[in-house]
Amino acid sequence: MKKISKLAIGSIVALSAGVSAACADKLTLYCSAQEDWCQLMARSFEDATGIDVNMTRKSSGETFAQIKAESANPKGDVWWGGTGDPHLQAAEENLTAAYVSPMRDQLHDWAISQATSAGDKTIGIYSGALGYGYNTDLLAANNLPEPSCWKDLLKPEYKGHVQMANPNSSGTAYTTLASMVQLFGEDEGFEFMKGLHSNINQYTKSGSAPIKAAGRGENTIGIVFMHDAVKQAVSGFPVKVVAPCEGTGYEIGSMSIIDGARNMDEAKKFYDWALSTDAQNLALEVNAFQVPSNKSANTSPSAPDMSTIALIDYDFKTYGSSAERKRLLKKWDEDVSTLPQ
Ligand code: S7P
Repeated sequence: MKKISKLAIGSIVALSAGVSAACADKLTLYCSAQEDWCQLMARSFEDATGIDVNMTRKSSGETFAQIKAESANPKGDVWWGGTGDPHLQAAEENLTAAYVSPMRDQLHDWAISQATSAGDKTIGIYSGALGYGYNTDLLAANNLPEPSCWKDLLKPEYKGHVQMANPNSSGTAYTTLASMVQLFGEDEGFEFMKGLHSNINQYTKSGSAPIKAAGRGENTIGIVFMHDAVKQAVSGFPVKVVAPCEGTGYEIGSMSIIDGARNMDEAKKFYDWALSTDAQNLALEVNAFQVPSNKSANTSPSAPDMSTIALIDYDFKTYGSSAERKRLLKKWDEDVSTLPQ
């Protein structure tokens, strides 16, 4: 009898160990910031909680499209990082779930207003201004003038020297398109995009790729978030960062929980942790120079000083709406991308 019960207990212990291994706490993270930052966030959350993280990095527009395609059978739990507009569109299309974190009162107002405008289905995690950067060596080698305004980029001498991402896949490039429309008005903004098209050497998939290429000496001017250009300069590449003279748009990088997340408890744990000072301070370890949304988190002295940049009053509600984002992308596809270069 004793033997049997020992055997039975042994089997139960073995069985429950197997079951708990199979059900180990886990989280599927979709990440739209830089790869090194995404990796650091995933590994640090694992270390802090013991929850296994399966992380995939894709650009903002691509991640939005993936979450939408998977909506009947969601595979992701949290979408962390990437520009706010597609997060707002996801909220409007009920692809993401409402959650009010107990961490919210530690955040700047701009991060909270992102949440309140979306029925709590997203929240701001950082902000950063749009601009461009150029390779100073290549500019000099090609006898090109130093650009300082958006409209400088239309000059014929820059033909083949400018790179930006495709606004369908990239949040950075959609921010560029929406910023030009807000800065110059719709007609003039699209004329600007058409003129720029003549000088573009390549539309990349990822928003930061143009400045990485400039850093490597494979491209002259990259239209990117200024913090992504600073990262290249701080890494020792000959990159100069420009805050365009006419003023510029900006992003509220965001985070959302995916509606129907399979690991909802873990998703909320990640969400709360990602809003903490410690988690936001990780940015500095990978030279991510955005302004953090937690008021106590550190902003690097190398970060672009948002208070000295002429920022437009970016209308996130309008340009993050499903109808407007679809309309602008369709118009760019039809009226700009098809033009001969
Ligand atoms: O982490 C840097 C950063 O520029 O990447 C995000 C960006 O949206 C991701 O790349 P895509 O442009 O390809 O979508 C920004 O939110 C962030 O500041």
